[in-house]
Amino acid sequence: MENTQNKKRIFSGVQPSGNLTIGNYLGAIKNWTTLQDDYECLYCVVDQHAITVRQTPADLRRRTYEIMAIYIACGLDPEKNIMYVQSHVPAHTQLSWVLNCYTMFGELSRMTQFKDKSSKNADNINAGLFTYPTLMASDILLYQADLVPVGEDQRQHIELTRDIAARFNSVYGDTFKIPEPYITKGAKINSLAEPTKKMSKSDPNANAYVSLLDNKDEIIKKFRRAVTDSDAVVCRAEGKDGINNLMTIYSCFTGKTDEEIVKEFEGKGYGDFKLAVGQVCADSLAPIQEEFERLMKDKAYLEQIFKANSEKAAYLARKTLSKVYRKVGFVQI
Ligand code: ATP
Ligand code: LTN
Repeated sequence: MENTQNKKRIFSGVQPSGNLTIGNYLGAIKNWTTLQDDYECLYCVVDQHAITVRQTPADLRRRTYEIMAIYIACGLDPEKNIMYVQSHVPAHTQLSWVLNCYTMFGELSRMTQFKDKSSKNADNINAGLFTYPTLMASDILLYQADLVPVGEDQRQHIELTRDIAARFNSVYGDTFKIPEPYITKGAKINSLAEPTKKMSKSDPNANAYVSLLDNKDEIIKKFRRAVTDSDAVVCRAEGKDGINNLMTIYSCFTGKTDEEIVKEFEGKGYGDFKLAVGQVCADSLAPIQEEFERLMKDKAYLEQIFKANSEKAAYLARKTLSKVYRKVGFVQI
């Protein structure tokens, strides 16, 4: 498939490592749906990244289907976008070996995600966890992506991707497009229990996050319990981390500005605000959940997407990989 329309290209991915949260949705997937008409987009389920942390095989397999179903249920069109599974396109790991040889130990040691995940998984600090960013760089560079829409936590990985690409280009001449991060206002949704920390799908406290598959009662309950402050005015201010986070969530779901939100809740307490956030969140997720349930009953349809789209991705990937192999001096047969 040629990029005949000369559209800019986008690449992004989600790991099938847990139930997706509204952080993944507002920070990444929701924005992808607004880009699909104007860009040529590749959206990957990065299963090879997920095994850098120990996974139960049956769960990993189920979640890979689930993420594809969520992509579609959130409004991504599998005819318009190349939506596929990372392990179905071997060029990702083939390129990542080469890029490992152009990435420094010191660079990988500075990655905050590596530091975070190694402290959380102290008994399994494996080499894959360490070289995770070079596989991510390969995902992006393989497709000569212009833009990478991600949450704020991934900015450092994209900076590293740019450095690796520039280093390779400076040795071998123009090979890789230097990608830009695309980071929007929902880029950092924080935990409902500890609002200074990122909401994470792997948080052991289920009250810290809202899963895309939580039902209405659970969602309302989780927002009701959300940690706030002892003040009672709904407004964005320093130190009001809990309320600031709820305002970001409310704004992402409703499109309202901070001023509009402040006005709406003038004279009302946190209880009313939390209920409103819970309600709008549950109402926005309901149609996604319904479509998700329907898709999960049709595995054959999802498998057909896996197959057709991985072939399209592999076609694009092969071009960059053979260019790289030629440049580094591998014999072509
Ligand atoms: P984990 O929490 O298990 O480490 P994760 O949710 O951070 O996983 P991914 O599933 O790979 O990791 O993330 C997919 C996308 O969602 C990425 O673009 C990431 O930046 C974004 N994202 C993840 N958490 C948040 C959040 N709390 N707020 C905004 N964006 C987020
Ligand atoms: N590292 C990302 C997931 C990811 C990704 C990518 C995102 C893997 N490869 C390529 C954008 C582009 C994460 O943990 N959120």
